[in-house]
Amino acid sequence: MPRRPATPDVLRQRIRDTQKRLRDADVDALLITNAVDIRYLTGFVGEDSWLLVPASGTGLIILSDSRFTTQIQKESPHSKAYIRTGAMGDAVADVVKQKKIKTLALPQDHVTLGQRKTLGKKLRGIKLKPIEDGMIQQRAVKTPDEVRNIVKAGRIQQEAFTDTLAYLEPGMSESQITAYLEYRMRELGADGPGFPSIVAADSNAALPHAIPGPRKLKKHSLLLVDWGACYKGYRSDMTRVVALGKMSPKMREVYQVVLDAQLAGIAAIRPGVLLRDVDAAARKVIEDAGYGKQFGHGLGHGIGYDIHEEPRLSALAPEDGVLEPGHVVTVEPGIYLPGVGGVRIEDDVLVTDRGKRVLTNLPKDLDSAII
Ligand SMILES: [Mn+2]
Repeated sequence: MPRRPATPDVLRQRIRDTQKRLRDADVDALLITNAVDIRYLTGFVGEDSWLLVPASGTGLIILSDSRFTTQIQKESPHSKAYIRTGAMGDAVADVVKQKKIKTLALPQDHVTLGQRKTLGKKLRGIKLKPIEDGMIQQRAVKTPDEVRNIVKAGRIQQEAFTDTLAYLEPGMSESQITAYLEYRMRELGADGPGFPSIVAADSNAALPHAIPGPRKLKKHSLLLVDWGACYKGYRSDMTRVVALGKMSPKMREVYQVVLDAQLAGIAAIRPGVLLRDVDAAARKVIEDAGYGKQFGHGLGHGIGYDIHEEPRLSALAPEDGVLEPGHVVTVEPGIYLPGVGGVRIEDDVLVTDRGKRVLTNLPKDLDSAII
C-alpha cells in the first residue's frame, strides 16, 4: 500500500475543531452517519458510508463498501478506508475494537433508534453516548473558500435564470421551464440544481413549496421561480417573481411590500444582531401592510453543503442566537394569497466582520419584474 498523503490544511482545521468538542464531551471517538458531515470532514462524497472520528490524531476511518473503494482513494486519499463485506454494525464493532475505544459518541440528531439498538448489541461493553455533535454549528461559519464556491453557484444560477427569462413564452409549462433552467445550470458548470426547483405559475405561486407541473403560462401570467445551483457541493438559493407583460394592481402592491420587507431584512444583517430581530425587521413591514397572516414561514436560513443549514432567521430561533461573521443566509420574505398567487423575493447574504455582503444581485425592483 502506498503511504497516505497528508490531510489538506482546510480539512485538518475542521477535524481539529471537531476533535476539541469530542475531548470536551469526554469521549474517545464520534461515529458520523450523515453524508454531508462526512464530506465536510473528509472530502468524500459517497453515500451509505459512516465515519469514525477519534478524539485525537489524524486517523479518520471511512466505513464503506466496494462501490466506493476507488472514489474514496480519489476524493479522500488521506483518509483510511474500511471496506466492509458484512453488515455496517459489524464493521463499526471491528474498528472500535481495533482502536481500543471505550466511549463512542453517537450524533443524536442522525442515528436512528434502529441503528442505536443494533450498535448496542454489537458493541457490548462499549459505552455509547448520544451527543449533540455540534457539526451543524461548525458548518454554519464559512471559510473564504466556501464563500467563493457559494458565490460561483450564485453566478451560475443567475446566468441560467437570465437565459430562462429570454426563453419564456406563453404556452410553456412549468415543467418545461424547469427543465430548461436546470439544463442551463448544468451546462454552465453546476453539479446540478441546489434543490428541487420551484417554478410556479399564477395561483400555484400561492403554495410556498409548489411542485412544477403541466400548468401553462398564459398571456399575463405571474411566475414564481425559487431555484439554486450546486457548485462543488455548495448551494445557492434565490427567488424571483416575474409577470408576463403586466402585473395586476393587487400583485403589484404585494410585490412592493415583499421587496420593502426583504430590503429591511437585509438592512438588519450585521454581526451580533439577534436572529429573531432580523426576522422581525422584515416581518414588521409585511404586518404593517396588513399581510402578516399571509407570511407564515421564517425569513431565511443558512446555506452551504446543505440547502437548509444553521442559522435560521426566524421568530423561533434560539432567544440568544446571533449572526456571526462567516454565516451565509438567505433573506426570503413572501406573501401568499390562496387561489390568486404569491410573491417571494430571495437573495443570499454573507455576514462579514463589519456588516454584510449581498452575494446575489439579479434586479428585483418592480419594473424589472415585468418582462
Ligand atoms: Mn431558501
